[in-house]
Amino acid sequence: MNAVTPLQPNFDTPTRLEALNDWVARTAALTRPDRIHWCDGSDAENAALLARMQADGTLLPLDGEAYPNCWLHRSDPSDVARVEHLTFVCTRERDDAGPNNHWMAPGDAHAKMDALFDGCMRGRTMYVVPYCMGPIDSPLARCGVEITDSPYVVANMRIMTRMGAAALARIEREGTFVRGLHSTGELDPDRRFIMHFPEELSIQSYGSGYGGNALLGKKCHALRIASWQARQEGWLAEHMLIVGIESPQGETHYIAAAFPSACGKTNLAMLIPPQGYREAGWKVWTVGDDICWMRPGADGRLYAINPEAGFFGVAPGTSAQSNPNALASIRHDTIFTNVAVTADNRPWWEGLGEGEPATDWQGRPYDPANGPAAHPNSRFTVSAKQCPSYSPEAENPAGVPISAIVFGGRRASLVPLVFEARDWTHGVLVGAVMGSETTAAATGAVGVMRPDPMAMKPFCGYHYGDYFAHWLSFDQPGAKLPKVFHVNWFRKGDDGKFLWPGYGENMRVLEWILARVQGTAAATQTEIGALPSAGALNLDGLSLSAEAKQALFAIDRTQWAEEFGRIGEYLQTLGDRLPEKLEQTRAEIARSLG
Ligand code: OXD
Ligand code: MN
Repeated sequence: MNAVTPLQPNFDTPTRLEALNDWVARTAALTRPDRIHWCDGSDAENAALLARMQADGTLLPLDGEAYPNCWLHRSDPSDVARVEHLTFVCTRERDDAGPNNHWMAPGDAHAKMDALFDGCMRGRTMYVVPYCMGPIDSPLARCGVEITDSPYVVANMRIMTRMGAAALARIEREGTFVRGLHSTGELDPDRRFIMHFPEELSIQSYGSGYGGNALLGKKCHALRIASWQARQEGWLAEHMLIVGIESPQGETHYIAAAFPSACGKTNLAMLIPPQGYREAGWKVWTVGDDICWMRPGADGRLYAINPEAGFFGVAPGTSAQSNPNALASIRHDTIFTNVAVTADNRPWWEGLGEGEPATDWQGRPYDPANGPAAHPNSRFTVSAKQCPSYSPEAENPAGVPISAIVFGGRRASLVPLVFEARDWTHGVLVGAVMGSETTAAATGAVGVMRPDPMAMKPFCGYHYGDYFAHWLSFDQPGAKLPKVFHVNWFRKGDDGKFLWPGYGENMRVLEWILARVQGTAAATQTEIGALPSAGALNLDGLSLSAEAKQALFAIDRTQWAEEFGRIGEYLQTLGDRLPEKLEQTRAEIARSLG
């Protein structure tokens, strides 16, 4: 057991940046903490924090032999996921937030939040957490400061971002930063709000300690605020993994792929190719598993960074079959949240494929009558550097060039395994009309189909119509834009089983995608896009039924015509900010489907 080293109280102002000192002083005057601690991100600071959390039960140590330096955190059972219904974008003009966001007038939101924050840190330490989203010396990176009263948030931010002294130095140099204020408050769902003020580059989050609501660098900054900034500055902030595929010839192409939450982004980012591919010399490199910031480079290509430094991955379903790289990553220095534990104090979740749960995520003796042992949205937080497939290029300040953009949802029917968009405009439409079933990553019903354009429904910080227009604006003379594809790993047969084996076998689809990028694979044009011609996508060695082979590549024109009707209705809900070009493209395809 570590000795409990108190954090050095440091009331002194360790920055010469007046704007930051003023904000910290004003926040302290409002929230009234007992202590203020400026985080430097050092090992000593982290060790002291972990020891304090162990002492007060916030973190429980796991089996130190099998899982050295690994911890279990059990959150309040009412605080286990993102709360989309309590998440607001507070722009001066209501319309700027769009129908895709909950909106509150900035004045009203500030009044509400000031009342909640008033005195809320009495008896607590206020941590000032400077962080950088992206490699510390990257021109594509952006910085922020999160003020929080949660040491669990500090420990997670240290893994998920470049946090501490180096970030503070960059903030001082640049003079600008996103301001995020967070308090766990009383963890009362009736006093819980996640507010975004894009025009002020600020975030206020109260009443939750859950990752997506409380680690403000992630969804709040790197997607909602960053998407707003990106539109103003000519770049894109997306809910996308970034993966590098190295061919046997030693050439690496990077793919950015958008999937809704809990739809396998982490698995795809860490994919291990099937044996035959490995033997032939294919390799897969993980750059990021959740967020991608990209902007045009001097050569006209899009260059991307992963703004995060760690993975906040969904535990259930992670196994030696689905994601061996993730399993290897989380064997040390990992924080597990809301997983179950075995009798020998190891983390456990449904789909792990080994061991038995003894204690469930709420700390009760496991009883199947109480539901799953691990919460369906239980998570691991781990440094990306621990991932065996982590790409050295992920630290490249210039980013990696993107050859293909892939959109994908969880669709049990209709949508084929893969198709390619005709051009950029069609690609934007393909992303804009994505639909997917809801998952446990957010509170509310699971498995409900909803429109989730570009997997950004919960994260786009402004009006979707303006967002699509922004995407279209990248189609400039001289631009060398990635090709755009759509995939669906989740199609089911009449027996309700998945038709496609998924996981490592998705490599076959990626191979076809990259061959299309290089102009070496055959495709057959259809109304909805180009599908692999017979034999062009390698199915060798897969035991797919004839029904599966047919269904995975089938286009039912009648059902697609209906789908394009529904798509039209959805796009109309975006009103007059919907770019005309997008509706025209939709209407042309709808007409061609008859
Ligand atoms: C996540 C999410 O945590 O999308 O990445 O909810
Ligand atoms: Mn996500």
